[in-house]
Amino acid sequence: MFDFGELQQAIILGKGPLATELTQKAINEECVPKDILNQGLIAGMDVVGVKFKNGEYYLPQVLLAARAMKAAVVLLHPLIVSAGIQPIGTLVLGTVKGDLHDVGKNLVAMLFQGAGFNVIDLGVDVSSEKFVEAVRENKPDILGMSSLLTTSMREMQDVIQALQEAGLRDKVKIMVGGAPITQQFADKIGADAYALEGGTAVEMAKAMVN
Ligand code: B12
Repeated sequence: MFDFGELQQAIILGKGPLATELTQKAINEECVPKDILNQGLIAGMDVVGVKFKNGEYYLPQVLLAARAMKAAVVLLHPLIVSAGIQPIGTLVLGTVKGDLHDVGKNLVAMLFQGAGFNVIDLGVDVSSEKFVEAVRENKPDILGMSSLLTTSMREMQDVIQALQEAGLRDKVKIMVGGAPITQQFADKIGADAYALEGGTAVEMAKAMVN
């Protein structure tokens, strides 16, 4: 039986090589990729978040954990993203302006790709102009915005406003997410959907494009 606790510890301690080694071991032992992600990597990162909040961890430790997670996710990517499927829809995705967090956004991108969506990832610190431009150019079914900071989450409202001004608001469904985002906030800013995590987001998106 694969020990998910060990993998969590590798993330918590920011041990990149160990995290990738254990992820490979879990893959070899035929663990379900989703379990490796949720019970190993994300569970470890949750502990890092708590330690950071409590002042037990400082930024360098958090950064090491995030790097370890990214390296391990690379191994899961091909298993979660099945190749050669006709896209069921297009998602334009980005982390809003002022925010550099991308671990969650990248997971969301990967899960959407895995579900057969064409994903256009705009990266981090994305301005409202850039979001509007990408919607105009790519005509996506869904625009996804990620924010991990209470200071950057209000950017989402600016993007929705900018889309309205550009006459594009009714051409795209807007989905928001990230640790500080709530259903209430999503309703307040006029987003179409909010999801707590990537898996639910994919299910909601599938229903939206059908
Ligand atoms: C890793 C991390 C960092 C790393 C980021 C590395 C990277 N490349 O992403 C580094 C060290 C760079 C960092 C920097 C900072 N951070 Co930081 N960071 C975190 C930490 C510990 C984990 C975030 C993470 O990766 N989680 C794991 C992923 C898988 O979860 P997730 O991002 O939430 O994503 C999931 C869902 O939210 C959802 N989701 C996410 N996006 C989207 C989008 C859509 C459309 C949908 C549907 C769903 C969805 O699905 C994902 C998968 O299921 C959090 C703590 C926490 N608990 O969130 C703090 C945290 C977010 N950081 C915080 C802070 C304060 C900062 C700094 C300001 C610190 C500083 N003083 O400089 C800087 C800001 C830099 C900037 N301008 O962005 C605070 C924010 C507080 C607040 N209320 O605003 C937090 C909450 C820590 C804390 N408790 O104080 N950080």
